[in-house]
Amino acid sequence: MTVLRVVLGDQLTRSVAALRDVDRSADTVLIAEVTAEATYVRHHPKKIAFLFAAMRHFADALRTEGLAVDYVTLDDPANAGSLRDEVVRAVARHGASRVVCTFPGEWRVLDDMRGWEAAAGVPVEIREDDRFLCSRAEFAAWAGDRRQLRMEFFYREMRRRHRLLMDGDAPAGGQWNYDAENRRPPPRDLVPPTPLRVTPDATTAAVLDLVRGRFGNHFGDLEPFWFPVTRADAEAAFERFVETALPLFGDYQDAMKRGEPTLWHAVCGLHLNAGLLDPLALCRRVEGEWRAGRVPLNAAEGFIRQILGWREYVRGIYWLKMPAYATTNHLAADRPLPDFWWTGETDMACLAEAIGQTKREAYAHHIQRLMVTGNFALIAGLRPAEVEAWYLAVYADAYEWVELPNVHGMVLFADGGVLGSKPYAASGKYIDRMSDYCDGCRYDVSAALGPDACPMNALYWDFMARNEGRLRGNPRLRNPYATMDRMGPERIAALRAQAGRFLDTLTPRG
Ligand code: FAD
Ligand code: DLZ
Ligand code: SF4
Repeated sequence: MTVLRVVLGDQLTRSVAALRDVDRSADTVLIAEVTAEATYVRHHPKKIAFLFAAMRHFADALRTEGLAVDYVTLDDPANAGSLRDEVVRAVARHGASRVVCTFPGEWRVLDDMRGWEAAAGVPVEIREDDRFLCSRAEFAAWAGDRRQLRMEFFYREMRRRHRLLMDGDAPAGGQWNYDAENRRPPPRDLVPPTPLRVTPDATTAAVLDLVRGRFGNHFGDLEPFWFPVTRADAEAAFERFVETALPLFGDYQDAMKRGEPTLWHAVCGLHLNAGLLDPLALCRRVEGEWRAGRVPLNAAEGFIRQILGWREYVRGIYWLKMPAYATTNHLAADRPLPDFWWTGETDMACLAEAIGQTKREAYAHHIQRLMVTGNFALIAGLRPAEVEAWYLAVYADAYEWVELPNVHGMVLFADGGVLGSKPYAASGKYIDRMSDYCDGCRYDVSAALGPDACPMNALYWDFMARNEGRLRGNPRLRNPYATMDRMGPERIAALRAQAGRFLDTLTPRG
């Protein structure tokens, strides 16, 4: 009897749970391009193209291996438009006796998947997604009844469990975390390496035509399109990162530089999340470089912490806390997303750079997401749901399991401190220290009042004052509140008026 094996667009690996015991002589693999998944938020055209191209290449690889693949293209006239309807159609088409799929990356899809059995009229098995280094059950056990779920303690546990960067029972080098050595400002004279850029083959070119026609009106530039879309190319791109960028990854992890979107970052998030790269293999490869003496410990540890620590931790939080997690708004932020988030047209050079680059590349590195767009969203009090929908749409690596905890928790503090112990609010001073953006800005980063003052400065104090009732008791915010006390009420009132005048200039999308 035929078993229908469903593989979603972000599950593109031969070892995915749904394919594990596939019977070549009887089973069919279903992969479907569907409008509903491409439009539930208006994804960046580069993101849709990346995924469709990766899906088509993955289907070809399975066929080469001798598997029967039923690949439904978006422009197939019979395409029913949603994953559920495509599963129902495929069950009927193949006379499947049951369906096997893998746990998805979004609550919304899981909720839908739970209805597939009734819709298709055959049993549907949802297998655990074991591409992660910490299962949902293991994370729940770690969380137990801990009062605080801090990444640092989770990360140490993961280092021990996976024997990464360990010397016996102790962390390599004697310290668990070299974060303090990951904060150098951008170097003036050093030219960053470039990631591997792949020329689209015929399969990818056909996808680009399709996406141009169907989603060309979404935010973002489709071309030039250079993302690797196969496992082999993603691995080659990662090797290039290891050779050219990893040695300085640690030093410049938090740096930002005009016209340099990727600096010493790996640009591997889109491949990890879609299944083209394996997280443990990357961590082991990077540890190997350190053990061979080719990269310093602050680079290897800094990189491994992102994947073994942050990536697993945010997924754990997502599945532990959803669906209620998405609905909280601890700071009662209620300002609509300004129109310039969809155009990049603003005099604030830092935001123009981060948003402009996002529009061109469907990519921004962590500190741009956290401390430029993220910081602005936090201190301007933008509505969490609108900010989250933006981040989910615009980045090629965005899926809700990873986007939501980062935006809702880490950036907006909308979860009231489940993920981070304090909001990462900052004035313009942080951006000036970690980037060269302020040099080319029409605003003066050292001024807080007056027509040329950097808006981040007044917004920062407005944020602190507006949220005083909720935040003053936070021990990690003792210093800013002490500074505020020294400023006196008149200066605070002037800063708040300055912030108010700036906020009044923001227009939501019409
Ligand atoms: P590198 O800097 O080279 O890091 C290597 C890898 O570490 C990344 O590819 C990623 O897999 C992992 N990583 C690093 N930081 C995090 C983190 N905070 N959470 C989870 N994984 C991490 N990452 C996504 O994969 N998808 C998202 O939708 C996403 N949204 C974000 C939104 C905000 C507001 C913030 C602050 C961070 C977000 N991140 C997201 C995390 C991080 O910014 C990206 O993973 C990273 O910028 C991707 O670029 P890279 O591959 O060059 O990463
Ligand atoms: C993001 C995405 C897009 C744009 N298109 C598809 C698609 O056509 N078919 C598909 O199976 N998956 C797609 N995806 C990924 C799904 O939305 C993804 O599986 C969920 O976001 C859960 O992680
Ligand atoms: Fe951004 Fe202010 Fe610097 Fe301009 S001066 S780039 S607005 S931080």
